[in-house]
Amino acid sequence: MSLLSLYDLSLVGRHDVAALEVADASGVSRTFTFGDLEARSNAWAHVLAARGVVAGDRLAFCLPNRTAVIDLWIAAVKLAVILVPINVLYRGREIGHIVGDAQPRAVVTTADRLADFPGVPAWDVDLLEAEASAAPVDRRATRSDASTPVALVYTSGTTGVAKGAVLTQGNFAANALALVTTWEITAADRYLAALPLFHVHGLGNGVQCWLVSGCHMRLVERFEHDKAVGWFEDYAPTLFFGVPTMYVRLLETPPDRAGAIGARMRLFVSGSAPLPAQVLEAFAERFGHVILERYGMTETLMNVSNPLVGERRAGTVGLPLPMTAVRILDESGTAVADGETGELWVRGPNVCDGYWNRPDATAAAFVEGWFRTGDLGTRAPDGYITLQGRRSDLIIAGGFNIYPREIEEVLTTLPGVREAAVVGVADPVRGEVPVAYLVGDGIDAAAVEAALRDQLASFKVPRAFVCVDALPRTALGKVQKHLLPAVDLRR
Ligand code: MLC
Ligand code: AMP
Repeated sequence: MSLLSLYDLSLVGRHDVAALEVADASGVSRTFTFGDLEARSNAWAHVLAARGVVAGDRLAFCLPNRTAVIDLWIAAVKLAVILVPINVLYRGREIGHIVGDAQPRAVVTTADRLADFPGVPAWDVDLLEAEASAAPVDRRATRSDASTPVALVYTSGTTGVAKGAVLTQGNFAANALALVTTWEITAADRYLAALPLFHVHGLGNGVQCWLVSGCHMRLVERFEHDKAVGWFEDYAPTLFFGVPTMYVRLLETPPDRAGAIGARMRLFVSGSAPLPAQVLEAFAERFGHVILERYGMTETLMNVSNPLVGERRAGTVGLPLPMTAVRILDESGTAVADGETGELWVRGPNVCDGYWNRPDATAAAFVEGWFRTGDLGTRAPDGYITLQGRRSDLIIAGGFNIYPREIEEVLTTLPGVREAAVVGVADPVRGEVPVAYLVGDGIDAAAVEAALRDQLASFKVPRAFVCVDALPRTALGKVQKHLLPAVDLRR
């Protein structure tokens, strides 16, 4: 099934129904029906085709949340183009890798970022929008089906080099159908979209559930914790998807206002990072809702979810979603007993085809049709799955992934730094934050931090730099990160 045939339930079937509300930077709100979105995406498809974009081309975007991302997505589905989302916080090194690997036809971005994409045409989104406003609105569609790739989403591997997961229309369709069914999302819902559209949580869950269910969506440029309460009060959503950091921020809401928001809400969903049990409990007390936690990955979209009806068990991610099978295996590939820890392997129509240009990484990740997630977990006798950590030392800060190795590699290129080790340290708001341990001579921490800010997304810049005489190592030379001295981050 092509995504477009699913979208047509809304784009065509709900033509005159209000679909989307977006506030621009000046706070002026614009509204669109599904019919408007059908016409706008047709116009975008004409504009992109006129600029030479053809089926199978990669087209990158580096944009804050705005209507153009929606237009671009639906137009890409219509043209069978492969979109490559780029995190707006990424800097030269990260961008260079993605652009070099994906070889996009162009990058669509804002005027202030045009110079950040050397070696590839950078297209000004405002210019494209102006062209689209004068373009024909008849549908221009290329044949596509479930196997047609629609997105190349980069995710850092254990090696520290980001790999592009090739996600098909079928992956997004299966994921949306599983979520809409499990979470009973209907056209009556009002979804407040504050997650960035450059990751699968916002794009794969948020946008797809909206288009497939035909509900109403309010899109904000980005989550801003000092404005979030006002959005809830003003828009009166029934549905919200967030990362744990957002829920920690929302706990600052005064009880009376939180209670009133909760009374109008139907469902809060959390994912992308572990939701601490005490946050779930404090949130339930304040908002009157038990947050529904689920588990997914860029490569697989969503795999496991707590139930809508039934027990949402704190600290667990629930049960496998419809169509997704989960096995928990030990190192030798044997299923572990209930309660024993093993690696989660998943299989289903939600799982990506593999990695772009990386047959080696694809072969390592897939075994007989099963995808090895690298996440460790246990299953209770009643089927509930609890994540217990990861095989790799991935750090998740505010829902953004950080691979220590990538930061360590940059650190050791800097003057005076001979060795570096980066670890995740618990943080009450962001979940974890990176801290760097450095060995070297005459290290200037401020200069090191400035150099990193220049090369890496801000969330990857360590919160502290600790100079040590040597890194603790095993006899085989492997750094024993757990033996590094503790650091106090209280400010
Ligand atoms: C954060 N920042 C942004 C930004 N998000 N800047 C521009 N656009 C965005 N969308 C920057 C801020 O400018 C600031 O930079 C720093 O990040 C911290 O921001 P903050 O305002 O203090 O935010 P905070 O309240 O801490 O909340 C951060 C957050 C953000 C929750 C809004 O971390 C976020 O959007 N996380 C979502 C990540 C996500 O979607 N992950 C899903 C991956 S998919 P500076 O320079 O001051 O530090 C996946 C699969 C799955 O994992 O299962 O879902
Ligand atoms: P990404 O590569 O950005 O898609 O991040 C995927 C990773 O986020 C998974 O492999 C998990 O380690 C983690 N993750 C996602 N959801 C949860 C959750 N509910 N609890 C704990 N970790 C999660």
